[in-house]
Amino acid sequence: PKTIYLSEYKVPAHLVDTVDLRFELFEDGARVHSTLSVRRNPESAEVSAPLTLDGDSLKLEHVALNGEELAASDYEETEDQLVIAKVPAQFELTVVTWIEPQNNTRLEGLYKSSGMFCTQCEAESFRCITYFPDRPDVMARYRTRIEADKSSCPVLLSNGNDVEKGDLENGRHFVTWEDPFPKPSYLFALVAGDLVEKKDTFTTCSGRGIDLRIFVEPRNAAKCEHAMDSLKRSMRWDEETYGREYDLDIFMIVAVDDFNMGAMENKGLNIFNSSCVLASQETATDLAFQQIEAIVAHEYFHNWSGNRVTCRDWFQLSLKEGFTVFRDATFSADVGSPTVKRIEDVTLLRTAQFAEDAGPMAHPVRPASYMEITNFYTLTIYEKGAEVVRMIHTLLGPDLFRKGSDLYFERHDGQAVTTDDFVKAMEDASGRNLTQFRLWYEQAGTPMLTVSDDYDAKQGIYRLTIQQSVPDTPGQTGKQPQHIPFALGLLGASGEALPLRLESAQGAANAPEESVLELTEASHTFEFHGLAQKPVPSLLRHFSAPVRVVYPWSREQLVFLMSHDPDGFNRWDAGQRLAVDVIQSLVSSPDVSEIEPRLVEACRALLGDSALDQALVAKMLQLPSEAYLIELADSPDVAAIHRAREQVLSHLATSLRDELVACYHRNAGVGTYEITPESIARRSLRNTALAWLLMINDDAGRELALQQLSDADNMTDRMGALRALVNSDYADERSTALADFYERFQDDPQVVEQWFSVQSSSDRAGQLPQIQALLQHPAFDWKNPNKIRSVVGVFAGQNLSAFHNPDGSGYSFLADQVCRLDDSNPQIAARLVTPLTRWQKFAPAYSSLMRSALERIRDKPGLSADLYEVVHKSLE
Ligand code: HT7
Ligand code: ZN
Repeated sequence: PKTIYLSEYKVPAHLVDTVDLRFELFEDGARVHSTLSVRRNPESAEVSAPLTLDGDSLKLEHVALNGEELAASDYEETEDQLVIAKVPAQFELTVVTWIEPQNNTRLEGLYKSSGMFCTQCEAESFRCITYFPDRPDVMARYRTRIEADKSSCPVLLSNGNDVEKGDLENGRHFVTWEDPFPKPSYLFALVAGDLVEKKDTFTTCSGRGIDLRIFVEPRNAAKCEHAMDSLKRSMRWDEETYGREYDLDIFMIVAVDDFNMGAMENKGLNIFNSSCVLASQETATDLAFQQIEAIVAHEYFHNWSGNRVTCRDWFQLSLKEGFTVFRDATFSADVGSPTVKRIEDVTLLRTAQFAEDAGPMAHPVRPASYMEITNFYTLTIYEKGAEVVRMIHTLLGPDLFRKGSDLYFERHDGQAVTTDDFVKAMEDASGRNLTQFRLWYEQAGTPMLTVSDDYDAKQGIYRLTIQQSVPDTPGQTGKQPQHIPFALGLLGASGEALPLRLESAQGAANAPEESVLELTEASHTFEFHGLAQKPVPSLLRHFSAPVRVVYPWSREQLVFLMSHDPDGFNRWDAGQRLAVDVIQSLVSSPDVSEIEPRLVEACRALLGDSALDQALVAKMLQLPSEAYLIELADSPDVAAIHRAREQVLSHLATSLRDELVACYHRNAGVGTYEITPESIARRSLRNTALAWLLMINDDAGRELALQQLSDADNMTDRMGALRALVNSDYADERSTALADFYERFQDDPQVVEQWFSVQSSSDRAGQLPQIQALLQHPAFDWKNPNKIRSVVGVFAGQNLSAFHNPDGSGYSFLADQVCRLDDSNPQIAARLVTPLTRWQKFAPAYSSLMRSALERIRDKPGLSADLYEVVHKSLE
């Protein structure tokens, strides 16, 4: 495979103004007639460039220029291009291709899922449908006519508004759609199938009525309400928060079972993975409800951040993804609990994105090169990209940030632009200089902040020194200091917030209790005056920058911050740091007899604290995950980490047994099921208490779990009880519960996915022979990415002690599945291999086996470009 470089970007030699498509859909394939109005790009230096169109797996049937059929000698058809050497300055090109959606297992371009035709064109799969300059800076207006059998495909959808429909011969019919907004080809979409629709309407801020539709298979008709409510909330929020109004007359969502990612923001016709849109109280957990709301919002927000203003090239992917994740995170914070949302986002970032940024595939938020763009839909592009936008928000403040986003949308509406254009709009609107800040887009790696302090009692001065360094990453060394917003507070001995009198603003009457320090140098020292005692620092509040902080916290300070920090995020973080410290010391000295009593007491206090936000309490009672502990360690010994974490957990559960039972009963379900932050917190607390009780094989806990399983009126409680049993040593109860659960929900694919996951993630129920058995289960399907993720992905990503079995069997298993999948769905294969690519991090006993598994994949005949890039980069 070829490497593509940002530095080689050239404007397109030809532009396309309109695209006229006609799809003839049949059981054994589809014929695509495409007519493009093409003109030379006046901005291109290549005045006599041939017309070059991208194509992949197409059978070319016909090419005509201005109505004249071209002879084979007039064009060249290569494996991935159609090149017409001589073309006039402006012309109409017609191309007819034949494709086979029914045999498309890669799920890129036009394919079939449960009998329905659907598309996925981002990033570069429009070329699997027809020949086209398949790059986002070619924006055109599309008109799409779909023809299909009326009984198997009564519903025919594409982007825009429907303008014509009618019947054809042989029981066929057609619908024509017209999208008035110029768009890149990756936003094209088509759906044809036997679907039912949930209807609603939305009146925009300017009084326009918009039809809202969610199309699903008939069996899912009752699972659309939550997504529809989420959509309406998102539409209102984007008007109120960003001044963005919806622009077409109709907004459609379609649910499909086979989908490589979560969802896709095609103009006016979002296509969703069923698991990211369908929900009912009985079948979806609270977490799923929250994720659906966030994903519906995310895709909707793309209508402005991505569709109206799109990316110039794929190096700019974070322009739309980072900004849109920031927008959806703010939305979720506004409609739910802001602290909990921040905790969840930071957990993902610190556990998985930091690991990516320290691994062989580390890349900047704006990468400089890639081989296969689908490998770059990463946590760095999405999550770190969102953190970068968040830091701009922190530096500018909400009003100037809004001014900046208004300017960005106004200046670039209808254009394909760069991350630099985004930053420029923020600079122009605010008057701030973000030159150094741009390094966040260019330099990979997680900056490390080393903080030290001292207190001068005589002068009442507290000095804080912060040193930053950005680690080397593949292809990047000797990095420059970055511009980092560092939010800080200082606490006095009884937990009071102290005024921050920086030397420069000494004597200020109303000194703030929180400040955002701006770090720009390798080392800064800040002096805070007028302090009668040594304060406890509350560092990097709200996680104001995606960095690692090293500071010699004492356990006493952490316990203090856990109960006094006014910043909820830092309270939680102090608890995590304390638990990490306790677990890490057990890893290094396993025979330590006493487990930190202050951790036990802090958890006891939390279990009894009904005044504190219960959602925060629920989060604070979750121990750091094994994945996070592994991420923090050098040469982690996975088995030792697993053992130490379990030891702490069972010590906590044993010491707090009565409090857990009380907490369980206090939070027992009352009244009707609601998706509110309060009731979600209650269910979460109750299920945490249950999990802890079963962890120590407590018989009362066992009874509670069995009772909860039989009484549950919602999936959160049912799954909470099932998970607790599956992770316990009650083997009989576990197998009965699993069998009953399957029996009840076997016809619902989304629930069966959860059933697979609960087993694959469990160190009790998910040892390798059981995982192998799940792959043989009749409900498992190698063509369905969700099923593959819920067994293979969950095993390798969440069942870490089994995956890292010292005999190497977990690695070998993953290598087998990745090789098998590479032939049918290389995109998913390349994602699944990720855990093996981190081999260099692990202790030698693990890393050599991981490397061998990777080498075996590397040597597979016919390795895809997707897998080639990931495997070769990680073995370099
Ligand atoms: N923008 C969408 C990305 C996406 C995608 C990319 C590659 C291959 C398949 C895909 N399905 C969806 C999703 C989003 O971020 O909103
Ligand atoms: Zn997105």
